[in-house]
Amino acid sequence: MSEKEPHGGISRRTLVKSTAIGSLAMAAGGVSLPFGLKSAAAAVQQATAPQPDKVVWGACSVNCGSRCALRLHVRDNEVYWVETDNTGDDIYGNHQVRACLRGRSIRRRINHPDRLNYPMKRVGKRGEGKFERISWDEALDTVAASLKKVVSQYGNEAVYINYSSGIVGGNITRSSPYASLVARLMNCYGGFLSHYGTYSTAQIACAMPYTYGSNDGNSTSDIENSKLVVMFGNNPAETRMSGGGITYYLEQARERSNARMIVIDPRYTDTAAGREDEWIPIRPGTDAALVSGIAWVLINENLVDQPFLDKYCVGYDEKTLPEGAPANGHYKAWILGQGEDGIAKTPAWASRITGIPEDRIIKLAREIGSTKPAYICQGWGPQRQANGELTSRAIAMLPILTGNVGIHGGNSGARESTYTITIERMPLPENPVKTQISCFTWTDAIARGPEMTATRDGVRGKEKLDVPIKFIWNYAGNTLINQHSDINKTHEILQDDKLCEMIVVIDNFMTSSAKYADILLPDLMTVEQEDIIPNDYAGNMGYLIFLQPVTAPKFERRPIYWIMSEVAQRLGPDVYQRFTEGRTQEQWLQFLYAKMVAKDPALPSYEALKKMGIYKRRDPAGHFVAYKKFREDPEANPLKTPSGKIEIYSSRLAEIASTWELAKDETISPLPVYASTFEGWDAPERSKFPLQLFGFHFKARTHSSYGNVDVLQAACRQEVWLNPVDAEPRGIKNGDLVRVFNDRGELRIPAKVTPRIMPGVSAMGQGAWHDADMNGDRVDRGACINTLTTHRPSPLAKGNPQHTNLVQVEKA
Ligand SMILES: Nc1nc2c(c(=O)[nH]1)N[C@H]1C(S)=C(S)[C@@H](COP(=O)(O)OP(=O)(O)OC[C@H]3O[C@@H](n4cnc5c(=O)[nH]c(N)nc54)[C@H](O)[C@@H]3O)O[C@H]1N2
Ligand SMILES: Nc1nc2c(c(=O)[nH]1)N[C@H]1C(S)=C(S)[C@@H](COP(=O)(O)OP(=O)(O)OC[C@H]3O[C@@H](n4cnc5c(=O)[nH]c(N)nc54)[C@H](O)[C@@H]3O)O[C@H]1N2
Ligand code: SF4
Ligand SMILES: [Mo]
Repeated sequence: MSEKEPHGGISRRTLVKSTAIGSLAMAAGGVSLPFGLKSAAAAVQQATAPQPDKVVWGACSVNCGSRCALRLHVRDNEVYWVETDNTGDDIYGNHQVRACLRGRSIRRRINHPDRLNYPMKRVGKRGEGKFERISWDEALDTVAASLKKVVSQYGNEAVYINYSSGIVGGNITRSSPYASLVARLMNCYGGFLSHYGTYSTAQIACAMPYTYGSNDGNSTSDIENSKLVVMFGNNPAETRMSGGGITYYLEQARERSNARMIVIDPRYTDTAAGREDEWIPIRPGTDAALVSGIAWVLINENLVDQPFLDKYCVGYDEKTLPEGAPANGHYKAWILGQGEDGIAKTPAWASRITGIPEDRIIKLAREIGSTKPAYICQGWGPQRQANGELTSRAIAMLPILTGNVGIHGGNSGARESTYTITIERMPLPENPVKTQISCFTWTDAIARGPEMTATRDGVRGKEKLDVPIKFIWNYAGNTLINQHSDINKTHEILQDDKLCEMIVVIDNFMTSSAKYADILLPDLMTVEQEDIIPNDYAGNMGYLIFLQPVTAPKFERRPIYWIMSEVAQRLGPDVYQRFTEGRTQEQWLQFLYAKMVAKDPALPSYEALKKMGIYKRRDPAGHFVAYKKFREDPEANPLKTPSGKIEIYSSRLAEIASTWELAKDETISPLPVYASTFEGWDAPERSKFPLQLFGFHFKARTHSSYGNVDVLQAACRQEVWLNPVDAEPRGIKNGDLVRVFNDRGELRIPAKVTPRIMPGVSAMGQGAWHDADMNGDRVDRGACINTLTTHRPSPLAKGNPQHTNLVQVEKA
């Protein structure tokens, strides 16, 4: 199937037809024809007239954190034109949910010539990408037989469902391991080794609850009540692009409050891009040092909110230090240099670490200390670092020290929250296997599973793993290769099929992960199925979209519900019955929606929603304010921390720090301190690999999804950002092809030489498709950053420190 330009192929064909009709009609009209001929002409005209467009409601379901409505124009069972939401009056707060450049190009994914069409089995070495077409029966029989064998030989703990977010926006089709049909099937068949955490938020989601009991932030719209916005590594203009999403709220809310905006980021981001009042470039991984320098000024200039700290917090100073903590173990002592390390965290100290001039730190401190309310937040870039657990809690110290928590216009220091209409998910029977690993450590669990322990590797539910991973399900994910770290090492582990014995990949494309499949199954896309889905991050306007199959299934692509039901059938009639409960996909949808309506009677009926396509609702509570009730009455509404208060000093973390096995360059601390880390700006390897490197979430793609769409590749090129200060001595000019390398691998990529990135730091969009000859030089010409990242996890969350890397860059 080839691609069609919207007004190319198809309208050309209509043009030819209408010319023919025109000449016939002219003949019919001009010369008075006998009646029979006239009606024949009319019949021809009718038969050849273009069919009216069928417009089908769909949605973009990839994991970009937004979720956009699409109206797909279909002719002859083919999508040829894509529009987005056009409903309502399009006023702020009840606005249209407009798709970004990616969603609008979805036709190029749906109709892509490289889509998977048939089930296949591997014929070459694993990872070589050599496959042979097989029947569905053979594919499903093979999968079921392998599953039975692994379960009987090793137990269910040897079966793993890999992290995957390709269809985080689906409901029936959802790919999240917490709510996928694959997990449902496995729980009907004795369970699987599950994971905790996500590649998105591993560090912050683990760490923030030690401070607050949860990880909530005020809604972005609440910025209309703020005087100051301070963003640490948060780039909604790229990461929340949709019209339903956060970047629009930010713009509109600031228009209303006129709040000053300070962007703290190693890059001058699209969110800044002329809309900021100040950009403060910072060395990656050093935000906690900046916070400490600011805290030093706040304390010394009496700008802290002492009554707030006394009433709501634990461990700020001696007064509220919990029992069992060392004397001078409190935050104030650490900042002032009266703690164990004896170092005062002065602006000069912070300047040396962060690369931010001392006077700018002092000015920022005074501004934060004197402007209220202030919306201080962080994206997830700062926490995707090797010391990200400390960083995320440290950033929260600024709103805590200044009493900005729990009030309108303030924030907790976390990322924004969002309002959602509660969706009823496919029920997930309980997983009989209680063992868990971190989402990031699965390659270790393949290579050395039984060596992994609770206190060294973060195994949960057991002291250690008993068996290695032997079977992997990989549904709608590219984290088997492209999105996981250290591709060359991952390749070695996966290529050995004596380690993990079976890999099942279910996808739409021959991704780099799909190349490692033993059995490769072609799925329908979400837009090709019926589903009802909610918004993801959409501020305080929630919505539901009712998707209809945009075309009939083509080739031998099958929906995931069918695929999993067929595997269930082969595992036994009882498994099949438990899995399907006797329902078809459509019956499930009706069943789940009926449950939603029962709980939320204001929802439209199933049929009405189907007609509407999209249903929107503003948050009836207005702006969301994190920890508002706690602020109003902390006794009646304690936080979910052990003390019920904000824990600046966490006794639980002190306990972990003293019992876990940690390497010398890993820090777990009861206080949100700054600590340097492996592969950080001051790590010894820097003499060999002098540039810090991180990958940002890029508008060209959602991770790797949409990465094969040519117009997007052309519009937003894959480049490595380098400051002229670093480029010049290397003889690198803008547009030059460069080698980026470290001990783990090498990639080739054009350079973008720009003052938009701070000296000593380099960055590239993450998610580009890995493209290397793995039997040859292994140089990645697709420029996937995970050629260079490490398998070594962060100390507490055991999460992916994929933004912490050191490299060298040379002209190719
Ligand atoms: N277009 C697009 N949007 C997406 C995605 C995508 O792939 N493409 N992915 C979605 C998903 S799943 C997620 S999890 C989110 C991710 O959202 P984030 O994790 O917030 O996105 P990042 O681009 O990794 O990081 C945000 C910013 O942090 C900066 N940064 C990196 N390290 C540091 C640091 O140490 N300190 C400071 N201050 N800043 C730092 C980066 O330059 C970047 O501008 O985005 C979602 N949105
Ligand atoms: N170095 C580095 N690595 C990172 C990150 C980083 O910032 N830096 N970010 C991390 C983060 S936050 C995340 S969330 C992960 C994301 O990593 P993944 O969850 O792997 O996300 P994608 O790369 O988008 O891969 C999604 C896959 O789903 C498939 N897919 C999409 N739609 C459908 C469908 O309808 N049906 C089926 N069957 N398949 C479909 C796509 O073809 C694609 O192969 O990456 C992580 N990796
Ligand atoms: S990629 Fe995200 S913002 Fe863009 S259309 Fe899809 S859901 Fe919307
Ligand atoms: Mo993510």
